Amino acid sequence: MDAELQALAEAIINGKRNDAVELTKKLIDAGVPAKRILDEGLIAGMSVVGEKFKNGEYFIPEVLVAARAMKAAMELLRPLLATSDVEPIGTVVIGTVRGDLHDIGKNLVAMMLEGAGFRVIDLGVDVPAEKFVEAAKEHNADIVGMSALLTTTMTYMPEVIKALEAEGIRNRVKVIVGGAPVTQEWADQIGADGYAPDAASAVDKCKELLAQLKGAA
Ligand code: B1M
Repeated sequence: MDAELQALAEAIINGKRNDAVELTKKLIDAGVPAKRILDEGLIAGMSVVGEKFKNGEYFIPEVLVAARAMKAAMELLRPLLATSDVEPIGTVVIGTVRGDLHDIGKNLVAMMLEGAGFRVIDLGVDVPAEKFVEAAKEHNADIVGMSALLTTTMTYMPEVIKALEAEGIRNRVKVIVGGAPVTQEWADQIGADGYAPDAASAVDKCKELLAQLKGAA
C-alpha cells in the first residue's frame, strides 16, 4: 500500500481532487487505518505543498486546489474517525482565531476529538473572541480550543483568554491552543492550559484537561 499512499500524497501535491478521493476510497477498502492514510498520504502531501509555497514554486491558487483535494479526501475519513451512539465525554468549542482562514488542521483536530467521544462545536474560521465566549457559555463547554496558522494571528489568542476572564468563565473552562507557529512556550506565555503539536496529541491533551477539570469539581 506504500505506492498508493505515495500516489495519494502526489494527488494532494498536484491538487487532483478526484484522484485524491479515489485513492482514499481504495486505501480505506484495502483496510489501511485512517490514521495512516492521514499521516502518510494527506498530511505528507500537504507538507510538500507548504514547502513549495515557501520556496516560491507554488502560489495561492496551487495551495487552494491542494487544500480542496485534502478536504474532500478528509470527508471520507470522517466516519471512520467518529464514534456513534456514545454519551459525549466532554464538550469542546473549537475555532480558528480572528483574521485566520486556515482550517484544515483545525478540522482534523475536531474530527479526531469527535472520534474520541467529545461533542465538538466547530465555530469555523476567523472567529472573534466574543463568539468563543458566547459558544462556551451556550454549550456549557469544558474546553475552548483555538487554532492559528499565522504568526500574525496567533497573537489574537490571548484576547480570547482575556474575554473568557472578563465574562467570569475562565475558571470553568480549559483552554488548548495549536497550529503550526504555536509552541508550548507560547501557550505558557499566554496562560493557556494546554498545547498540542498535532491532532492525535490534541485528543490526549483534551482528555488530560478534562480529567483535571472533573478532578477540580
Ligand atoms: Co497559508 N500560510 N496563507 N494558506 N498555508 C501557511 C500557514 C504558511 C506557513 C506557508 C509558508 O509560508 N510556508 C504561511 C504562514 C507564515 C507565517 O505566518 N509564519 C502562510 C501564509 C503566509 C498565508 C497567506 C498570508 C498567504 C497570502 O495571502 N499571502 C494567506 C493568509 C490567509 C488568512 O488566513 N488570512 C494564506 C492562505 C492560505 C490558503 C487559503 C491558500 C490555504 C488555506 C486553506 C484552508 O485551510 N482551507 C493555505 C494553506 C493550505 C497553507 C499551508 C500550505 C498548509 C496548511 C495546512 O493545511 N497544513 C501552510 C504551510 C504549512 O503549514 N506547511 C500555509 C496541514 C494541516 C494538517 O496542518 O494546519 O499545521 P496544520 O494543523 C496541524 C497542527 O498544527 C495541529 O494539528 C493539525 C493536525 O496535525 N493543530 C492543532 C492545528 N490546530 C490545532 C489546534 C489545537 C491543537 C493542535 O488545539 C485547539
